[in-house]
Amino acid sequence: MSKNLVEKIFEAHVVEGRMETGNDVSLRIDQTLTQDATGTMAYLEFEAIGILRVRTELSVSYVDHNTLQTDFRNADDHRFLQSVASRYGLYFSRPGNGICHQVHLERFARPGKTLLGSDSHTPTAGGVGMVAIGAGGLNVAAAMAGEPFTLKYPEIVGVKLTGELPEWVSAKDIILELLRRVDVKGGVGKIFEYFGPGVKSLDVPSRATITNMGAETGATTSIFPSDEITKKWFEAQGRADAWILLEADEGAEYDDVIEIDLSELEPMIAMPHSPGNVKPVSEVAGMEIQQIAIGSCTNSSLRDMKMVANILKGHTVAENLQLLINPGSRQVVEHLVESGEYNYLVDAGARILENACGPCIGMGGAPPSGSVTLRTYNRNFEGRSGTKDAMIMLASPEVAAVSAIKGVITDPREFGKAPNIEMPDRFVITKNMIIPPLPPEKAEKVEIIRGPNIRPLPEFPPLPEVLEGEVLLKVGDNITTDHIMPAGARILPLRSNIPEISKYVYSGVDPEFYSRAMEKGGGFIVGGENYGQGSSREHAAIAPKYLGIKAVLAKSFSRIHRSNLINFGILPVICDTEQIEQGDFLEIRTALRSGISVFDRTKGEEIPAKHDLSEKDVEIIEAGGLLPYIRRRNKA
Ligand code: MIC
Ligand code: SF4
Repeated sequence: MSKNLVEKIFEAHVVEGRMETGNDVSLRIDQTLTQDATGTMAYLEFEAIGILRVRTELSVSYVDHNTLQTDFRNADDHRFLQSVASRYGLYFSRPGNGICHQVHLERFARPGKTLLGSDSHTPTAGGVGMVAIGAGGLNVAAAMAGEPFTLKYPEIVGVKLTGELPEWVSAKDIILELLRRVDVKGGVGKIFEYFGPGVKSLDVPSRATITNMGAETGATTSIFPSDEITKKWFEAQGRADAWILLEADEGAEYDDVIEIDLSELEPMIAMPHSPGNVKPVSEVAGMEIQQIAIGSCTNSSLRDMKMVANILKGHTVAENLQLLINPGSRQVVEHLVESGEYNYLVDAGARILENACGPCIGMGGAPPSGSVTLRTYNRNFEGRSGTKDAMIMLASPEVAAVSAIKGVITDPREFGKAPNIEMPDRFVITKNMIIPPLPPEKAEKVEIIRGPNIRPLPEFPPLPEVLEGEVLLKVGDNITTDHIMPAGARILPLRSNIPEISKYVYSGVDPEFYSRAMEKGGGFIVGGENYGQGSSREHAAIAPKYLGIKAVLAKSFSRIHRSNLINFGILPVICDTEQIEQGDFLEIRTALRSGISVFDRTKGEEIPAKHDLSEKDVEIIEAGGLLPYIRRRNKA
């Protein structure tokens, strides 16, 4: 029988469960990645599991998020992560080497393998034919300990690309078009597998842009075939041995097919405050902007930087704005320096920042009050830039570079001929920024260095049979983990300190939330559709748990956040939340095997409710979370 690409890779990795949509399957994980903002917690969890060396084929610890070192905390975390990598057999990508997803694609991704990463944009590696999935830190810690990763077998949606992109239109416009069609929850429970003749016109960096931002649809992951184009790219990276041919069979079937004719696309832009709020650039052309930021794991490849450099060549950034650029990796920078294209950026007046996430996660580069910032990034949630009332727009590097010259949002098709970009046959390989694992005899002797900001993981008790308390907060649809647990330069350094970071839960939405939760001794949160979309940060579950949140009631949940809630023993309850109000006193009975009942004592009425927990999820919740569950099982 003909198979699609996802079926082929899953078949080679499923260790338990039938591959039927919605069914729980457990996958063997070949590779893991972490970054510093989720990594400190993930390694504390790995230590708590008690394994002496990672059991994957390859695990990498990156430092790219918390690189603004305004005091000892981030720097201490970097040292902790480096010592952990040496101790437990991981590769360590040193601060300044680049953004995890870009570097992983360049140095470690392998077609046909599985990758689990504690970052929601892990699907970037799907650009070379990997099944690459984002997950909470604890799931990644478990995978490092050799545990399979369990997920609901997704629907496989084929995205058929036909035609070729017109001049000035690029990969970002393809994924923005998909987001325009399916919005931020249209991918939940799905994998997007790209196929069709249009695939052959896209190079690897373009494919990776698409799989990266596929995360914004809520999809489990996205994947491209590994073909001759992938092969050339692997050869240029000096990793020809990592390449295999991997394509869907002729006549392969999909649960659904979406068709995109590339030749009909035009430059697109996502308007505030959602990546799904997409329009053609031509509709907003002329709008004044105060900041442009180019980079992030979506658009920081050499292809993108070359495009930007060549557009900017001989021009000056408009006086009404600042242009910030974060190249994705040291490899990218070295090429730009070698080819002389780096000078085009410098001469034009760009402020070139470190090869890191930077302004994407509010680590510096906050725009002015009430301003418009145009970014090549993947998320434009309110306040994410560090300036609460700034409007974030998302577009391609082409739109960003041309707009930087013009000072207003500009459709690049008005700018004459697009530059011709030449990619190298051979990339510069910068090995000195990646420290390989130590052999076991040396690793055993490494001492782990902990700064005072690294606090032990709190212990949480098992779930009782009756949960009682007040609804502490009621929020609407599409709540992001940035709402629940904001990031940015002030809060990110607290990622390894749960008691401290808990003070900021929902701080941008309701500054009283923390004190109310403390005063009432915990309670419940009520949401709408797609609760917890966005990042993989498990702090959006651990910190509420620390404040005594027992259950979240919502119409639907995003995949990663739902499993983070379960991992930390918070019950995700599915119900129509319209009638429930903030302040209502609820009583939830948790005989999970026979169902669930929710009683609103304030209103004196029963609320029809259910859960969609698998048998394993129920066991995890009953144990008090994934960590006690694994510990208990390892003892048995
Ligand atoms: C993000 O883009 O929101 C992050 C920061 O990369 C997160 C991870 C985190 O919060 O540390 C993600 O996407 O998972
Ligand atoms: Fe970093 Fe931004 Fe990518 Fe998240 S989305 S990994 S913060 S560059």
